[in-house]
Amino acid sequence: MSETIRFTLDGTEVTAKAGDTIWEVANGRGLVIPHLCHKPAPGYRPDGNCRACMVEVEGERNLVASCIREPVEGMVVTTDSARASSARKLVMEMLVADQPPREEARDRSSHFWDMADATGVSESRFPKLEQDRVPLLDDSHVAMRVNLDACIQCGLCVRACREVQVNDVFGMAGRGHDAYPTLDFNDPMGDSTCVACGECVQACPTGALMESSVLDDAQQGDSADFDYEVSSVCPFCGVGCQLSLKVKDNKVKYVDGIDGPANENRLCVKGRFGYDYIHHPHRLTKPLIRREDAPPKGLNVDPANPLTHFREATWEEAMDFAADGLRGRGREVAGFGSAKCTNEEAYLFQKLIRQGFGHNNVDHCTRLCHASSVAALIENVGSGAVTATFNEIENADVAIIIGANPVENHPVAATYFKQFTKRGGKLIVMDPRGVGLRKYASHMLQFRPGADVSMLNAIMHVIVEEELYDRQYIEAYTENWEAEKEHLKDFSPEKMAPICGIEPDVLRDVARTFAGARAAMIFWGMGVSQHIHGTDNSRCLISLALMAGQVGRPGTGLHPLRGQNNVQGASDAGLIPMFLPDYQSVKDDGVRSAFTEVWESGDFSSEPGLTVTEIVDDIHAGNTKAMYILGENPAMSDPDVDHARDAFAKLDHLVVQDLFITETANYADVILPASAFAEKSGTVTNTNRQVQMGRPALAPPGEAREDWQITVDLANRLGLEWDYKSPADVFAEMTINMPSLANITWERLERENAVTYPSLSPEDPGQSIVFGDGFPREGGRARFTPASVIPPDEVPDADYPMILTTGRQLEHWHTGSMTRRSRVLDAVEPEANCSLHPSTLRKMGVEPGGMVRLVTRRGSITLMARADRAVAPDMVFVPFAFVEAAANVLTNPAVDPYGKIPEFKFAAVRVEAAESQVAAE
Ligand SMILES: Nc1nc2c(c(=O)[nH]1)N[C@H]1C(S)=C(S)[C@@H](COP(=O)(O)OP(=O)(O)OC[C@H]3O[C@@H](n4cnc5c(=O)[nH]c(N)nc54)[C@H](O)[C@@H]3O)O[C@H]1N2
Ligand SMILES: Nc1nc2c(c(=O)[nH]1)N[C@H]1C(S)=C(S)[C@@H](COP(=O)(O)OP(=O)(O)OC[C@H]3O[C@@H](n4cnc5c(=O)[nH]c(N)nc54)[C@H](O)[C@@H]3O)O[C@H]1N2
Ligand SMILES: [Mo]
Repeated sequence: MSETIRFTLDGTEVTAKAGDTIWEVANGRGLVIPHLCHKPAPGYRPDGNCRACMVEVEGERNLVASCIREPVEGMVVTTDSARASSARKLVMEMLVADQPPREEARDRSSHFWDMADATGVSESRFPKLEQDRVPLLDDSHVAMRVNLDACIQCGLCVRACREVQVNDVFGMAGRGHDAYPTLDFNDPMGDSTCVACGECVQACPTGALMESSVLDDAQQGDSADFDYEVSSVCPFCGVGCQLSLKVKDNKVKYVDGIDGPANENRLCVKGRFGYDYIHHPHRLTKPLIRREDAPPKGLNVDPANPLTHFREATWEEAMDFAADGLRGRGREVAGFGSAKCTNEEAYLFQKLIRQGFGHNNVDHCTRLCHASSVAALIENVGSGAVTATFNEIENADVAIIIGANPVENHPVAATYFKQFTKRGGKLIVMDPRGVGLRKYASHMLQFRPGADVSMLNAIMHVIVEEELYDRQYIEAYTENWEAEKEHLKDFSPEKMAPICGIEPDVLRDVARTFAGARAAMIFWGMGVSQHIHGTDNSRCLISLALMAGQVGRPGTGLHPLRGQNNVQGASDAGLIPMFLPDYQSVKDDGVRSAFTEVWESGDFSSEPGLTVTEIVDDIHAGNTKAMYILGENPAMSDPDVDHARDAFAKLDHLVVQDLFITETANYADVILPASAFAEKSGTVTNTNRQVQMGRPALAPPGEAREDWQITVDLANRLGLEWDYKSPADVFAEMTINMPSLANITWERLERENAVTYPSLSPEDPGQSIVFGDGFPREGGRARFTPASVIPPDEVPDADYPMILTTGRQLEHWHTGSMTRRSRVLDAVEPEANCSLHPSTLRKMGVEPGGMVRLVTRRGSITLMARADRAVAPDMVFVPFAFVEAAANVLTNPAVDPYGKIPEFKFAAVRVEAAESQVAAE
C-alpha cells in the first residue's frame, strides 16, 4: 500500500501517497487552496460540497474539488489558473452575499473571512437570498448559539456530530439552497439530545455555531477574538485531552481541542465548557486561619463567606502556622495527595511525608478508584498500567467494556469506541445499568450487580470447554494455566446464569465472539473495581485476555480506564503507602536507600503505610492527629462521610490546600489557596501512559500560589532544605529513580507536548502497546489467578430491600467542587438526583421529578428521582456530586482485602416516597 504517485502540481513534479488528495499534497507543500467544507483534521471525511477548493486538471472539462480528488500517475494539476481562481472567487462571492455583513460578523474562528481574503473577495455582486430557515437564531442552549443566517450548508457540523463524536444529533433538512442543519426533529438546541461536546462549534467555518461565551460578549460591541492562547491539558478525566485555552482580559474566553495523541482535537462538555470554575467568586485568594472564636468544627462554613470561621492571614503567618502544627509529630501526621495535581506535585507530596515524617502514611484517591485493578495487574501481569492505549481499539475487531460508562465518564474515549462499532467492530457491553454505549453494542449483558466473577468465570468455562483458548500463547507467556482450567470446571453457564442473570446461550456466544476475535481489547471501570471482590473481578478479566492471547499485539490489551486527569501519574510518582515511585516497594532496603541517597536524608520506615480509609480509622483510634490534605475532598468522597467528617473534626491540626472552601476545608485549621490546573506548569500522565505538558494560561488569583511552591515552602519550614526552582527541577529528580521516565525529559515534553512511556529512545514517541514479548514478572510470564464467587458485603434484606449503586454523570466531577462552580455544567445538571426504573417509581406512587428518601444502615438522604429504564427495577443509582444529598452518607465502607477499595457499587437500601416520610430514625 506504500504506492507513490507522481503528478504535476503547478508545473512542479511531485509525489503523493496512495489515498492522498490533491488538497493534501498541495497543503503539505505550503500552498493555500481555499477550503470551507473541508476540515483538515483527523476523523473529518472530505465531502467536496462547497466547491471553494476547485482546481484545474489537464484534459478534464470541469474543474475538480481538490479536497476529494486523488491524483493519478501523470496527472497535471493547476491550482492557480485564471479559470480555477475565478471559479473559486465566484463561489466565495455567492457565499459572502448571504453572510451577515463582515462588520457584524460574529464568527470567532474567522476561517470564512480568512478564506474570503485568500480568494480576494471582500464584497459580493450578488443579491442576498431570502432565507426561510426556522428558527434563524437559536439561543436555547446555555453553552452554544445557532445562527443559521451565517450557515453555508457545508455540512461540517453534521460530520462533526455524526462521524467524529458519533452523537447523531445533527442532520440536514431541506434541499438545495434551502438545506440547513437541524438537531433531532428540528428541535431547539437546548431541547435536543445534544450533549454539548461542542465539536460542531469547533468545526463550523462561519459564525453559524458559536460558544455563547464568545457571542454574548461580541454583541456588546466587543471583538470576539482572544488576547493569547496557551496549549495545555484538560483538568478533568484520565483521557488527557490536549486543548488550547483562549484568554481575553485575563479570563479564559473559550477552549478548543488540539491534536493530542489521545484526543485528536476532540473534547467533551467539561473540557470545552467547564473551564470557568477557575474564575468563580468562591476561589480562595488569601490564606485562611481558623478563628479562635469559630464555632465547633463541622460542615458549617459558607464558601461565599468563610470569614465567619476563618480569618485572612499573610502567607508568612499561615505557612508558619501550618508547619508548627505538623513539625516533630512523626507518626501522628498523615497526608492525602492529589491526582488532580501534576506529577511533580505528587512526587513532592509523597517525599514530604516520607522524608519529613519518616513513614508511609500517604495515599490518594486511587485507593477509592482502581486500587484493586492495579493490585490484580501487578500480581498477574507485573505492571499496573494499561497494556495498550484506548486508541488501539482502531485495530481491534472485538472489545469488551465492563463496569464503565465512557459516554459520560471518558466521553472522548467513547467517541473512538463508537467509531469502532461503525466500522463493524463488535462491542460487548457488560453493566447492570443500560449505559449509553448499549446502543452501539453487539451484545449488551445487563447482569446482576456484584456478579462479575460468576459471569466472567462462566464465559471462561466455555472457552475451556470448547477449547477456544490460545494454546501457543498460554504455553509461551503464562503460568498456572492448569489450575485455572481446573478451577473453571465448576462454573458452567447453566450454573452461573441464575447468579449473574445472563442466559447460558448469551454467555456462550460472548465466549465464542471474544475468543474468536482476531484482536480484542478489554476496558473496565469502577463497576469492576469498587467491590470487596474488586481484585477478583480484575483477575478474571486478566485471565480472560490471557487465555485468548489478547495482549501485546495491535488492537489487543487490558485497559482499566483511569479516572482523574493525573491518577496514573500520581500513582507512578509514589503517592501510595506501599510504593515509592514506579511501584518500588517501601519494604525493599535497596529501593529506600536509592531514594534517600538522592534526597540526601536518612532512612524512613520500611512498613507499608496506611491507606485512605485506614487513615480515617486511625484518626478515630487516636493515632493520627494531624493531616495535610492537598487537592482531595474526602469529606465527600470517602465511603462513609459521616465517619470521615467526624474524624477530621477530631484532628488537632488539619492543613487543606485547595481552590475552594470544600467540605473538607470546613474542618481545616489552615487553608492554603492553591492554583488551578490552568494556572500552573507541570506534567500529567493520562490513562494511555502519555506524559503530557501542562502550561499556565493565567496567574493564580489574588495571592494564591502554585501547589508545588506551597509544598516546597512547607517542607522548608519543616527543616527539609529543599531547593527546587521550578517543576523542571523536580522532574529531573524524578527521572533518576523512575525507569518509566527513561528518555523523557522536561525539554522534550516542552517541545513535543506528549511522550508515551516506555519510550525506548530520545526519538521514540513511546510504546502504545507493551508486553508483546513477555511480562515484567519472573520468567517473563503472566499468571492466571483463579477467582471464586464472593457475594457483596451487604445484601438486601427485609429492612433494606433494594440495591444502591453510586457513580457519575457527564456534567459533574466527583464531589462537585469544580463543576458545580461552572456556569454551563451547573446549568445543565443543577439538582441532586437519583435514577430509578419507572415501574419502581410507579409502585411507590412517585412521579418522575418527585422526591424520594434513600435509607441505608449508615444514614439517609432525600433527593429528586428520575425515571430511567436503564436502571434495574430493584436498584437505585445515585451520583455523588451533591453535598445537599451526599451519596456517601449511604455507601458501605467495607473494603476489598487486596486493593483496600470500598464497595461503592453495592449497598442495601430502602427507597421511600419523601412525602410519606415518618419521623427520622
Ligand atoms: N463526568 C465525569 N467523568 C469522570 C469522573 C466524574 O466524576 N465525572 N470521574 C473520573 C474518575 S476518577 C473515574 S474513576 C472514572 C470512573 O468511570 P466509570 O468507571 O465509568 O464510573 P462509574 O459511573 O462510577 O461506574 C461505571 C459503571 O459501573 C456500573 N456498575 C455498578 N455496579 C456494577 C457491578 O457490580 N459490576 C459491573 N461490572 N459494573 C457495575 C455502573 O452501572 C456504571 O455504569 O470516571 C472519570 N471520569
Ligand atoms: N459514592 C461514591 N464515592 C466515590 C466514588 C464512587 O464511584 N462512588 N468514586 C471514588 C473515586 S474513583 C474517586 S477518584 C474519588 C475522588 O475523590 P476526590 O479526589 O476527593 O474528589 P474530587 O472532587 O475530584 O476532589 C478534588 C479536589 O481537588 C481540588 N482541585 C482541583 N484542581 C486542583 C489543583 O490544581 N490544586 C489543588 N490544590 N486542588 C485542586 C478540587 O477543588 C477538589 O476539592 O471519589 C471516590 N468516591
Ligand atoms: Mo477515580
